[in-house]
Amino acid sequence: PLEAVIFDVDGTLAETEETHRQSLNETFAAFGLPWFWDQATYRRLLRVMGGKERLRHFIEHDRPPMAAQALARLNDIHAAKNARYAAKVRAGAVPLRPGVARLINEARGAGLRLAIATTTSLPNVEALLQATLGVRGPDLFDVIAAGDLAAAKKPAPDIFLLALRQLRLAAAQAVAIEDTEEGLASAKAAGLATLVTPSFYSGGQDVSAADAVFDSLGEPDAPARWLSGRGQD
Ligand code: XBP
Repeated sequence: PLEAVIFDVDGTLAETEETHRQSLNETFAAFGLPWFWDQATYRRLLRVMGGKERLRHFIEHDRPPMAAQALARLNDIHAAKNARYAAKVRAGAVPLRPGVARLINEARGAGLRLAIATTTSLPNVEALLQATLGVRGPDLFDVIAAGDLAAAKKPAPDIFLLALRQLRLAAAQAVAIEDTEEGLASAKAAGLATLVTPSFYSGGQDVSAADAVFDSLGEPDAPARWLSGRGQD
């Protein structure tokens, strides 16, 4: 039977990526880097999962001005971006997507455990959960598998496998909720049935491998019905 729901964070729980992008552009300016990631650039770069990995890809493949200096300061740039991002999130810049809070409550009410499997850094996840679900928001989740805990980022299955291990569950006992093709591939490679709800930046990606696709978790009762249906498998 179904025992747990494993959520992705960025794009799934909340439309966080515009705030990441703004924080990045502010950080580039603060570091004196003549770079600006517009939405089209960010959409392309988002296919590389992980903030540090994405920056490295940009520096190595796009070869922007001052690439060499930036590569040496990659960790500092990423940390500064995350500090700006977390401050914005703590100030309430990013609400949960429609239906997320209700699904969390309904799943817990139905006795399911909740977990997170994300490429993003742990402090970013905690800031989002506290700002949107209250100071004890992170406690709603039994397991938070985040960031560099898994060496290989999505689309590798590692972060979902880590979440399953920490939940002490087999893949058949849990489901994943994702928004991107890479996240879907990661969850499926871990053996998880996966619901996909495309986000602002992931719209148009091929998510045909999903077990279900909903425009929004707020669609009348659909995600909750899908979850309770799986519980009867
Ligand atoms: C999304 C990501 C992250 C965020 C930025 O992860 O790839 O890199 O864009 O966060 P997910 P960091 O969909 O798995 O939540 O800069 O902290 O990586």
